[in-house]
Amino acid sequence: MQMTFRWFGPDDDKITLGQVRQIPGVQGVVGALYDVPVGEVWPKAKIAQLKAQIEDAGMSLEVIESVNIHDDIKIGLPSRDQYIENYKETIRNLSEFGIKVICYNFMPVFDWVRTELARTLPDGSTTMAYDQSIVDTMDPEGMAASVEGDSNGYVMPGWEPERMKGLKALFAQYADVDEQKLSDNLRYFLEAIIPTCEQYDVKMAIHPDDPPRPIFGLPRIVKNFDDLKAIVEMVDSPHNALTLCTGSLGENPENDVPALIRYFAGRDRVPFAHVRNIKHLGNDNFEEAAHLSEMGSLDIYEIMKAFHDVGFDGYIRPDHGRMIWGETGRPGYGLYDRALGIAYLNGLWEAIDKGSKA
Ligand SMILES: [Mn+2]
Repeated sequence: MQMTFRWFGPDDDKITLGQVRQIPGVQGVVGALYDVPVGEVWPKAKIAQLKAQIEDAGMSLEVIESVNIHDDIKIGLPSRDQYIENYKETIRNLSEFGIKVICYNFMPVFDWVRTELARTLPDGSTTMAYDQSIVDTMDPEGMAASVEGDSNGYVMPGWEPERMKGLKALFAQYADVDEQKLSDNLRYFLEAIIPTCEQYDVKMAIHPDDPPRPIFGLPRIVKNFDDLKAIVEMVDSPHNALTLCTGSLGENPENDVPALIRYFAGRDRVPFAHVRNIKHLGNDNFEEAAHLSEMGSLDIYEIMKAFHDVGFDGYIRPDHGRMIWGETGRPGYGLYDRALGIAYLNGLWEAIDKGSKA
């Protein structure tokens, strides 16, 4: 297990690499280029610069989150072939700088959805929350405005204002894309790029849908065991893999997260994991909780034990955290609570590891 921390770059993250370096056990940074438009090739010079920044701070850059997929690929337009060629070139460029894993998602239009970015918890901390009844009554434009107004001036991944301006047109393009068609388009994409991934030893790791259910009538195909199994079987290669996000999958109480880990990580299909806790509130509602098991609905001990039992040697990061101790910043991505999460995950891992050898 290699512990990592997501960082949004020097211009868009108030957390410094020097601070990240002081969290015990962090070996690597999960990074991305945020100024390359979706669909364009990532230039080598910019990748080199990012890698140098992180290595100068004493850490490594081996996981990219994310290289986003152009909507034309998800919709299945004829223009997808050029975007796929660009994606392959980005894979080759990243491999030259030692990148081992690319996290991506295949969610139409929206990356992830929350109805509140700063709900106050009884202890005074704030967290992100999801209320299905609000989503059921809101249209997508209203949701975009709500997220933008609530994000402390940060651009939330997947919710770029430029992109949101074209929302109506984008929805029209997805009008005849159902789950079957979206799956076919994912298969087309994977069949095209996995040979390149194998040649350059870069693993593609799809992130589950968040939340793991259809929203605004858009199809979702990365929600549960059956979906994950269908995806890894689309191209049977360890380079066609998963980002096992315990929070996204755990948002559906019917998903047995430790069992998913045992099945897919046990078959070498999980090079990267996001570990966070969530609290089920009934009626498909949830809020994000501190990592400690008793603060939420997921058993983080059982989750880490599942990873340990199958000999997980991939990358792991605390996913979102609450805002605590007066910190302000990008919702979900403060320093303090994520650092606490890392300390807790490291503690569980050490105890499980030593216990297994006693
Ligand atoms: Mn995640």
